[in-house]
Amino acid sequence: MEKNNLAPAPEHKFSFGLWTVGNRGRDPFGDAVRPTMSPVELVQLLGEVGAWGVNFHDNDLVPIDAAPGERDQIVGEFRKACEENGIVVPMATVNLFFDPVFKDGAFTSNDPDVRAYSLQKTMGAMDLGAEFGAETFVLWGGREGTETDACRRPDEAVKRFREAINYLCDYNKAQGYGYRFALEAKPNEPRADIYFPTTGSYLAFIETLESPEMVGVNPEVAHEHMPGLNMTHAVAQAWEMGKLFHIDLNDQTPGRYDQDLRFGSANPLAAFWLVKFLEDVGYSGPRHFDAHAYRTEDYEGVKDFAKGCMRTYLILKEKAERWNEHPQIREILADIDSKNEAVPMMKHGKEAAAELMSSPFDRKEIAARGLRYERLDQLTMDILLGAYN
Ligand code: GLT
Ligand code: MN
Ligand code: MN
Repeated sequence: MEKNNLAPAPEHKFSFGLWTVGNRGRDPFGDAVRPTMSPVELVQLLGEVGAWGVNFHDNDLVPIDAAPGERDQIVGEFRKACEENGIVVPMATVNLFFDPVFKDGAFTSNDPDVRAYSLQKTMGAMDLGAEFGAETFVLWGGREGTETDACRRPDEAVKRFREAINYLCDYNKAQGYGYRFALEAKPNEPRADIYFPTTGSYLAFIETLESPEMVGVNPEVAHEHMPGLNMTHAVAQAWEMGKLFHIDLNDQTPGRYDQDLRFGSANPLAAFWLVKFLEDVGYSGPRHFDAHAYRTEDYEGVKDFAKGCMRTYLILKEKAERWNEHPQIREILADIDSKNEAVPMMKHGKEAAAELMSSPFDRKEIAARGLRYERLDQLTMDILLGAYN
């Protein structure tokens, strides 16, 4: 029997990029397998599957060489489609990777004309997103990297990137857009090595900006899993710093090309911990699925893919609630907590340090204590695999 709480609703804030459901299955070895769908048709598809939001790069909506009149017509039609399908635009972004002009990067390119053009293009994309009320502006620097480090010193790239973000923050202020920028890291692909390869790199960089409060991160599951990192840990660090401005949900097997698989389809256990974290801490931003359907699919399959992303999220959300209520899990967690309470808060100062220095610790007895994590993990597996209902 279908459970009602597995149906997507606006309060879940499920969003998709035009480039995700509109992905035509092209890869470096094979051509498109699905026909092009217009932005209006894609919004209709999103309305049909029950999504809440749609995101776009400037050129997902308006072709790079569109004339001003054409732009206005496209914007008008798209706005109408969003209204008719009850779809909002929570996030916008800019494509600084597809056009050949970005072959050596955008904000970090050695060519000052490319750097200036990249700023101009980004400002245009910000104007476009603002017309639709987007609150978050994602920046993924896919081409900001190298094949050979002979071309520039990497610290120069960092400086150029900082200059660009400071400039865009000023533009944001001057225009009164109120955007929050979300920087998205990826270690490699399409460049051999991309600067700021992890979410952690961006978190450190943000503190060096002129307006750090305006800038956060957009971690993506696939981009953390590619080098074998733990997405939930990256997300948790960003959250703890007040920097989780957006999130890209999908899936990925470590060590492979950027697969952008349906959320939870490669590593449901990792997806479970991620959903549990987002729900436990009360993350209230969009749940953006930055993924695409297998190349084997037609547009019915694309709908299956989109529904699957949302359904898996809701299944895992429900499992997380069960986990939090599970009597044996609660008992083990209470035990861990009670031990914490027994330890006096670490005090600073000379006297406190002297007291700590003279405290007796029975190292061997402490090391011999069993922690019951095997049990905790198996209880988790019972819930995930459906042995506990
Ligand atoms: C591209 C990339 C994604 C980014 C998008 C935003 S574009 O599809 O692979 O991870 O989030 O620029
Ligand atoms: Mn992404
Ligand atoms: Mn990706």
